[in-house]
Amino acid sequence: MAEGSIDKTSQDLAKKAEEKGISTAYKRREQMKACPIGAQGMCCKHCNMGPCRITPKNPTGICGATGDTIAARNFARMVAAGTAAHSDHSREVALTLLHAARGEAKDYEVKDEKKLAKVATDFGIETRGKETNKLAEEVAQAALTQFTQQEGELAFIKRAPKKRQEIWKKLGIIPRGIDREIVELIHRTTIGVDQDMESLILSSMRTSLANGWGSSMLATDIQDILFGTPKPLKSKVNLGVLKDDQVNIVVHGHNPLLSDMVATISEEKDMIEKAKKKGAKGINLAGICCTANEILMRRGVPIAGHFQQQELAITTGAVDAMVVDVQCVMNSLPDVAKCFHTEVITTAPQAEIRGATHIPFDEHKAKDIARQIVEKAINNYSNRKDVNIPKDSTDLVAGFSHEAINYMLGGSFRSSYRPLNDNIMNGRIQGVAGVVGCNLPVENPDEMHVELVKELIGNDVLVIQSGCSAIACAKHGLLTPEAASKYAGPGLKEVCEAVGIPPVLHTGACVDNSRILIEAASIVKEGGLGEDISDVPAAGACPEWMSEKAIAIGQYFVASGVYTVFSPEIQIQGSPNLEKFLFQEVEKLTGGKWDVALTSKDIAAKMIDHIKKKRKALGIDKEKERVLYDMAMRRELEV
Ligand code: NFS
Ligand code: SF4
Repeated sequence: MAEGSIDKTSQDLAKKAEEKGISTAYKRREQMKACPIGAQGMCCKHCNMGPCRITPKNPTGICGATGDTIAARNFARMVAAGTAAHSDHSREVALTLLHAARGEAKDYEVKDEKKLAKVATDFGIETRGKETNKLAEEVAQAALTQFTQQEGELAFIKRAPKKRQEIWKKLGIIPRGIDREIVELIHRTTIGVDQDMESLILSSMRTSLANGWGSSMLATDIQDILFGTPKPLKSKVNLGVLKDDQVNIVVHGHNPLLSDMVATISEEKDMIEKAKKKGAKGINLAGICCTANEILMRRGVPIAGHFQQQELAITTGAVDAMVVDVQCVMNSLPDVAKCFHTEVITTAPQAEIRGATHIPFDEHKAKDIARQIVEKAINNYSNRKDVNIPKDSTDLVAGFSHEAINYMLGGSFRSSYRPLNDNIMNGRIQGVAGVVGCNLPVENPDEMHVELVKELIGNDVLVIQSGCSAIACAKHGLLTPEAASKYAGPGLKEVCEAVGIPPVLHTGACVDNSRILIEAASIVKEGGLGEDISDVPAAGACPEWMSEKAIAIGQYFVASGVYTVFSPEIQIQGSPNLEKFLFQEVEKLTGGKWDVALTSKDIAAKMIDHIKKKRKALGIDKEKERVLYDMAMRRELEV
């Protein structure tokens, strides 16, 4: 990491780790030279005639596969893997709803009946006169059928604008069942099956839609049912949220079934008493990665850091237990923990790590297991040695679910997107950008996320965020209402101040990118900004993408009509034909397209250009005379 990076906290800790001879991703990246063939998407190991490396000298694999086929297959497999990850998570949540409804998973219950009724209605389930648990059981069963269904269409496809559904139908990419689309795509990409680049990409679109409008959307909705739909709330972010004099438990991973339960237990009187007996003042819970976003959004639990801060969190010497479940958990954690007292606890049956303590989580005994975990942390408190907690933590406001945005904008009696649409039409807000994404062990961590978002809001583009990108921007103060006066353009600032929202809205974890789809669909439904998602002055970006999940997400945004810019490159450069297809031609099919840019300035410029193009097509590009808000207009906007 370069001296003078904007993420001073990470820089200091990474440096200290290095001095102690501890290996972190930052160090390992310096030593690792990326395979140039793989980086271009030109390595195939789908059969044992290979692995084949495609180069100008060897333009086809032993089976005759071209670079185009191989690049498309590799890309499609990333979509399949990313979709599988979101889907396995989602299935577990649906099963828990089923077991909770039947009284078998007693520690979970329906927390949001309104959301339950909404989801039931979208499944075509009659709600009238039904007792909550009965309805929840039916909703859970309908949700589980979405995974195993072999024919027909996924239920939430209907939540997309009519025109969008027609586009998908014409392209033949409406997902039939979640599991089926993942299995079929893996099948297609094995040796000797689908060899046509375009066919592979379209098929991966169908799989990605089974993610965005399928499993991710189900995860979001069912989690809202079980844990509550997020509302705006305040919290803090960065490693400074760890406490010197309290038992620090860090939850890391993705599924709130675990993290929410640990949060409940760490607030129990008994547990706090136990912690006090060990000399601590209390129990402090903090999160890393998307599970952090889940409990931040619903409970205001502070965030310790993002993906690239998981190893650094342990190097503070103040983490008494790091409790992980699935996804984005580095193999290296037990190794880093060896130099400190931290107990790394794995909980998911799908994810064990050598060197960690495995306490398998079971939803039927959720509280008991969470208690075991919390007690382990308490008992470990007195083993701390070298403690070095950075001071930095930043305030943030999160909790902007689709429902919350609707409410904030429209007010309690007339929740609606009308004020947003009106402000886009009158030009105060130029457009909407979804900025999501991961973190890489780069020279200047967070910089790309932060500078991109500043550039966008400075140009009156309202930003919606999720995942580790939201955490990166939160660390630098962008998720506060004050960011509007500091960084937003005059129009956006005016709207944010009138409504009382930050210019950057945190919408949740990566599965909650499905909320962005619903928000886009709601803008279309509200009227005045075209008939389809691809008409709306909006664009997406994914800086510092890391996981295959990011590619799956990018693909469902493109398939849904969104122009989406990734950074850095997306491992298809070995095939100029595939680049041309994804970066240009696909727009004629779905109205969305992929792009890549290497600096925050370039990403922002491309997104803003696209937003301007869409404004022009809608005929709302003319500069309107600036109207200063009078009292009546303000009242109109106020909640
Ligand atoms: Ni998303 Fe979440 Fe972070 Fe990237 Fe990983 S935590 S699901 S994949 S790294 S944003
Ligand atoms: Fe090589 Fe074809 Fe086998 Fe891939 S599938 S490893 S390109 S022979």
